Amino acid sequence: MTALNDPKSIFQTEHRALNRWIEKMITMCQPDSVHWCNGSEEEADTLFSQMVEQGMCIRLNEKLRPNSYLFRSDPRDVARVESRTFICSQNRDGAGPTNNWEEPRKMRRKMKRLFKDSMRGRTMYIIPFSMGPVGGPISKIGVEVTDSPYVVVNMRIMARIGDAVLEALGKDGFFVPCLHSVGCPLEPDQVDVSWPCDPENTHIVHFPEERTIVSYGSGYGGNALLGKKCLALRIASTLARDEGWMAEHMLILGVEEPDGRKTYVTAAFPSACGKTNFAMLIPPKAMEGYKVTCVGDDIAWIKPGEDGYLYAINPEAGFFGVAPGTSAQTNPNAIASCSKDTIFTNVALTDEGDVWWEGITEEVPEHLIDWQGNDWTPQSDSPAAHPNSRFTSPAENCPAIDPDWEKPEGVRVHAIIFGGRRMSDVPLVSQAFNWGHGVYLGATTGSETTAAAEGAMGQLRRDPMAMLPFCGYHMGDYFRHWFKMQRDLRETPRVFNVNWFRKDEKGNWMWPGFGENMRPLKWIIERATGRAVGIETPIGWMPRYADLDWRGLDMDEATYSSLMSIDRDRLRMQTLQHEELFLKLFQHLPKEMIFERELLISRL
Ligand code: TSX
Ligand code: MN
Repeated sequence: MTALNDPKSIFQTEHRALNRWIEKMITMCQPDSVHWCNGSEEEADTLFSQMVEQGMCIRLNEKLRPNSYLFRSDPRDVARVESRTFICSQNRDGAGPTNNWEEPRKMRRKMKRLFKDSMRGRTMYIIPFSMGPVGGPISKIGVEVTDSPYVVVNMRIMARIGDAVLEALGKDGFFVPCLHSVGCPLEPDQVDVSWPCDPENTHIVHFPEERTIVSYGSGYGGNALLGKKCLALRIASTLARDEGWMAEHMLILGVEEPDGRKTYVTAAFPSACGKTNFAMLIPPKAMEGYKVTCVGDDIAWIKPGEDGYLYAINPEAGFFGVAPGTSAQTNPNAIASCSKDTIFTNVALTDEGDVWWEGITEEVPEHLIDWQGNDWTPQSDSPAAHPNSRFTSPAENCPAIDPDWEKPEGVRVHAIIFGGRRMSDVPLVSQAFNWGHGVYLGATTGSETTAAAEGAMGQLRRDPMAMLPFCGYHMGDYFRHWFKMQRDLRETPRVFNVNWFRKDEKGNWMWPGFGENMRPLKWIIERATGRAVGIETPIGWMPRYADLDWRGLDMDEATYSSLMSIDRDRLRMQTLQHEELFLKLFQHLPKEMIFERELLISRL
């Protein structure tokens, strides 16, 4: 490990723009020392030891949870803060009506004030990172400057970091400067808190024209691990628009069939739809020979190849998964992924020095330390783990990780799936008639809200392509870009819609979900490769009862019919309500969207 105070280590590269930027950041933030992260295991071990010593985290029981740590955040810093997330394009129109906007010069002044002397008494860590395999043709490099060692150890799992990245960057390579501070400078004798942050002044700011990111005040997740939502989605979506590719909030999975044939699909779901569970699905036993492999659970960068087909990479190297609800029943592969080498944030601690969260086991331990560090028993009336508590685990820990998950040129995408949480109206699975219809489906999908915090219960919330909080530019232009992609392609992937969450009149789930989702998924990959049949309906192609594989599942034709039923009158009403979304975006909305809506209404 480089000595933290070694002045020689301050300018470690021959990249002049990088050196100049680092010099400016040091002058502005006034850290006590500067450390260039090399990404080694020794470096991570040293940082963890320091953090354990300083009371910032707990090392978990080495036998039960090897090489793993527990962090507890400040209770005011537990999630992404959308109200403080900004897209600072030159014109307000560049950000569009669905993003917060501020004039870039005004915001830069504000940020300069916040960052001045912000790292006093702390170490500035410089993290060169690659989103995607280092040196890959689709990969992008960022450099995060942060005063949070928690960010360093998380970035080491979620991205490729360190010396190899600096080497790939060379003397004049492109990189995205990412500045981050928790916003808690320390006076000479001031003792630190275990989770420094400045919730009052939290800002997560993107300058899409300059391709830079500035984040102040929060140490949590997407606010602080700037490679993920900030770079790989918000900045990357603007790069993708300009360069003719797609940065999407999608999982990537592969389906292997009994004959060895492999088909990859990507899928976009709004939050609380079990995206990670679907990315790591285990098919039912009766469907022998079918296997699902995981390329990624959150983000897909999708690019046309020389051959005119689309190829996808997972720009990340780990999973930043929601812990509550994850169990050996719902997702055995996620449980295995976080069985070692994992950073836990805001979960509960057992008396044995292991972790626990709501849903992980059926029986609840008699005593725990909750996510706020207090004693907890089953009689307590608050959850032991925070509902947004997380595990940060290396992708290579996942037993279902795809053999080609790090292929630099990506995997060929045959199908794109959109889905939401819909109690009624939307059938289990359908296929769009064509690309344009598919874009319309993706643009208009939404989820019914599940918690009071998200607004009134059961309200339909639109989340176009699950990108509403993550698109770095105007949503109307984003739809336009989707339509435009078709022109550069020899063939587009087939587009599908799914809904695992339909309920009957009594309020019971109509579909068993989880591993059983392999049945519609099998139909999807067969359709996408021209092998399965279905029937034409007003909303697309749908499988009949006989078109799905029912081996090992007791599903009668009547139940299936109601699971797949469509109510033309209700759907027509809902299609008319799409007007609401369209009006908001109308100046930038592509004409194709209006045409698709007219076509759908007339079919209904
Ligand atoms: O992740 C889910 N998936 C996708 C899995 C590949 N969940 C979990 C909720 C999201 C955070 C689901 N919940 C799914 C689903 O397909 N379906 C449901 C609804 C459901 C819940 C429980 C049962 C059936 C359906 N059955 C029993 O509890 C026995
Ligand atoms: Mn996500």
